[in-house]
Amino acid sequence: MTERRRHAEISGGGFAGLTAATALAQMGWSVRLHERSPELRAEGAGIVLWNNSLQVLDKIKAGPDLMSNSMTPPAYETRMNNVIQSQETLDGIRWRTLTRPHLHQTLLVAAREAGVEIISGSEVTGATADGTISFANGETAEADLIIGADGVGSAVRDSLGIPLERQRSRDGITRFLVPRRKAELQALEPDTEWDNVIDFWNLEPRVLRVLYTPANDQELYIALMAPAADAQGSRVPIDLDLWTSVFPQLAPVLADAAKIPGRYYGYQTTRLDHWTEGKVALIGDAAHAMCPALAQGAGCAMQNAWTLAAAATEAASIPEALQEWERLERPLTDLAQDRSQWYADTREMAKGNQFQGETVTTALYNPTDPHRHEVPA
Ligand code: FAD
Ligand code: 5PR
Repeated sequence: MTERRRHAEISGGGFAGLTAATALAQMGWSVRLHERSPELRAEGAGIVLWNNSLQVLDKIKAGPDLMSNSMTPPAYETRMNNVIQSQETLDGIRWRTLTRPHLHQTLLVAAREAGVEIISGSEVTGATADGTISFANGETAEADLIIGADGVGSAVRDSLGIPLERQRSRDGITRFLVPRRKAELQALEPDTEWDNVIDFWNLEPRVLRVLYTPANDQELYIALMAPAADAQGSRVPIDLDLWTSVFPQLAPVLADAAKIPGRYYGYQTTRLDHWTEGKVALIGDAAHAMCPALAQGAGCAMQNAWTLAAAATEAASIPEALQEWERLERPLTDLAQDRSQWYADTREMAKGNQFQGETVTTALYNPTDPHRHEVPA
């Protein structure tokens, strides 16, 4: 091959940016990734990944590292006012629970091994459709492909002036990583399977919810949900007396959470008129921030990162390939976004038995299957 190696510039070193960077580098591109923060590290606590992102992690050779420190709980249990509504074993659905720092580290190692040039402390200010990226330090660079993976406040997106609709939901959540304390929990409630994910909902007399998610042998991810209008419920650090009075069986892990400053995040959804413009594409929260109900924010980010890399690599014309990529791939993300917002707005997850039909369509998708868009004969 006498052809020049194609070059990509990426804004953002979160799950979306790192996945796209790794995939492109493995597909033969030279890749430079810019992260605004002085260090590359993951914010937040735990995460659930489904088949769609696990297929991508396998494909970029990050699967074994990921599996080494994650788990598949025996069931996803839903309780309302402490009455079990369902215990879904999710048979035939591939899923893992893990911590966000572990996922981020796994992706960082994969990106470095693939030869991605990572520049931290580098703030992107914008991009143009013809392939120029600009930086806060006044420099600019040219690329065959520019990716805006710079999160919900994306500078790349805003610099292109892409019309955006933002919807905020009434509820929000504070997330923690705490020690498992399985023996202590077992002593409080011996009949409970404390390796399950347990979604403890209380709607009456007051809307409060704890999503209990074991992330590995040592670490537990707990997310505490309350309406934004409930000042006491959404307070950080958490009001230990309030939460313990509603969820007494979680007292030991709530006490740990109360020692962490925490941050309350209101649920929001952003929908863009289009995800690509010329040589620029947006992925992850920059393109499609969603409510966490279906745990597909990071999954869709990684799925779209991989399919974008594959589409751009095969492309004769990058701008046309990006438009076609959005046409083919966007519906699966729109579906996850719509369903997640619906669950967040209606609180219907409290009824249990949710992992069926359209709720799991995106989770089951295999973005690395080259035949995935073929219409069966
Ligand atoms: P982000 O993770 O937001 O990454 C964007 C990156 O770009 C950041 O590193 C940021 O510093 C960088 N950046 C921003 N602007 C610039 C710029 N101008 N130049 C260069 N770099 C820039 N989902 C779950 O399922 N479970 C959770 O526990 C959970 N916790 C979350 C906690 C936080 C704080 C946030 C923001 C989201 C959380 N989500 C969670 C949602 C889910 O993780 C996101 O959908 C997913 O992380 C999106 O990944 P991303 O790479 O698109 O964006
Ligand atoms: N699922 C997961 C999650 O982290 C949250 C929700 C559902 C894995 C909260 O962050 O419904 O809020 C939710």
